[in-house]
Amino acid sequence: MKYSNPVIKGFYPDPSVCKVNNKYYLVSSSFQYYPGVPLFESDDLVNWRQIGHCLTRQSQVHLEKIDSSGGVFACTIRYHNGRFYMTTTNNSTGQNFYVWTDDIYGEWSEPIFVDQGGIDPSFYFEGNLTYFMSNGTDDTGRNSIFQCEIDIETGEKLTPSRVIWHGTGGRYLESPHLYKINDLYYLMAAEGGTEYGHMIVYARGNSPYGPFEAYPNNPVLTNRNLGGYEIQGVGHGDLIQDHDGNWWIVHLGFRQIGRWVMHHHLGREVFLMPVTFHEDHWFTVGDDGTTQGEVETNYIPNSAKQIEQMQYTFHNTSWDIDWCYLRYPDKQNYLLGDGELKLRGSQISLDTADSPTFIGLRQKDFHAEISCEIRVNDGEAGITLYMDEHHHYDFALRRIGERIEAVKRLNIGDIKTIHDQSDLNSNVAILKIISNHDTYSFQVISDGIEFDLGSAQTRYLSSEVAGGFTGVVIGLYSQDGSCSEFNDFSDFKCTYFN
Ligand code: 6LW
Repeated sequence: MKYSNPVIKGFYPDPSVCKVNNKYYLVSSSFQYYPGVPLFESDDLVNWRQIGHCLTRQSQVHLEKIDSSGGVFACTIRYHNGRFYMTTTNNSTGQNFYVWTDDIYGEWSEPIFVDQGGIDPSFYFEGNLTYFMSNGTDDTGRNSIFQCEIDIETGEKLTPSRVIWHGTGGRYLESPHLYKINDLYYLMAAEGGTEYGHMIVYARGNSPYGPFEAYPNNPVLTNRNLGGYEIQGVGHGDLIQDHDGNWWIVHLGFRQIGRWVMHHHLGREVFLMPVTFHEDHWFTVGDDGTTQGEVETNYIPNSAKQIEQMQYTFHNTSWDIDWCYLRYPDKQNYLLGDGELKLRGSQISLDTADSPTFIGLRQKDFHAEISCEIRVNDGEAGITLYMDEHHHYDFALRRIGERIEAVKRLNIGDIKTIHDQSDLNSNVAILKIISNHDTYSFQVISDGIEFDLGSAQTRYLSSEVAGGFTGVVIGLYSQDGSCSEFNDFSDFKCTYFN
């Protein structure tokens, strides 16, 4: 079969995966967005559908006023003795914790904290023992992977945390995962940082404590030498064995805007590559240790089909599953209807690291048409292409006394400008954004008349400009005004074109 990468598009970084009863489950990090930790299900590893989130209650994770790209960092999902476990770090509080559930479609437990520092926690279960890994630096300041044994009921440490590997010398040794495959223990990790130098390395040993011997040809996966190739920054992965015994790696990467334009704004996405174990018991990834956009593999039968959802509307999405908020929303300002949405602004603006009235969908591809009919009754109501509080393009209707106007406001760091505006005769308009690799164009249709509000470059919303670990989210929002009346949003459509 031939399939295309990414297998999950849009900002879903740091994937971790497990298999239970012929289904695969995948989680990703979510930072300041709520609910936390999107959860996906698949029958075949190439088609994924989101089924929920692991962190759906305020009591599970503190997100209030946290910095953008703080909060929920990389996660690991594992299944053990009939129970799913998901562990992650709240990087804003510096705590590692896990939650569990016996029903993958249901709620997850309250958090259980583990007193081991670092990020990217991971479990390895063997018999009654639970090994807990995360990254950190040792007494001499060297990058290290730490491990302890824990009591899985309480999170209590049963052994001190000790260093089990120092990696291969790349910066930011992270995302440790331990596996037992054919009687050998494989410790896989990422190095190089989650930018253009990212890579996956591994080592193996005869015991879960090590010592570990590094694979002689590390890194086993990287695109760092593929200058000008669309897919960059591949790393941070998890191994998984499929129903037929084949091995795969699910990992993150990003798509840069253009061949020589080293910017990416869609965030880090989920990629899949076949893995081969050789006679010497070392493994390799793909044909040459790189991740490709089109992958030909006999691991999946030719009859399998990769199907992509090309349109997202209020009718074919679920408020709880597909949409997300910035930190904890004040639910009183949201009326989530059947095919319609009403939002009431608060005193909190999109420019603060807080929870403005905002509900969004991740932008999943470059080519898209995004439109929504909006009736403004109070203040400002619109669509924001949101990277963080300092980097977002807002496209909105505003009521100022009796005047109604359409505005396009570009927020790029300290440069905030209302770039174009146009008075309207009505408080109802369709706002339409055409997105491609390098620009967003903005159009308003009101009273049968179409206005062009110009365009803006995508690159100023990229990670290279904004920093951080997230990607663009298409947010519907309200702000300003008296904060007493709701604004109406209907007929939302986000259509992607390949
Ligand atoms: C994550 C770390 C990383 O915890 O970025 O790419 C951090 N890898 O492993 C935030 O996603």
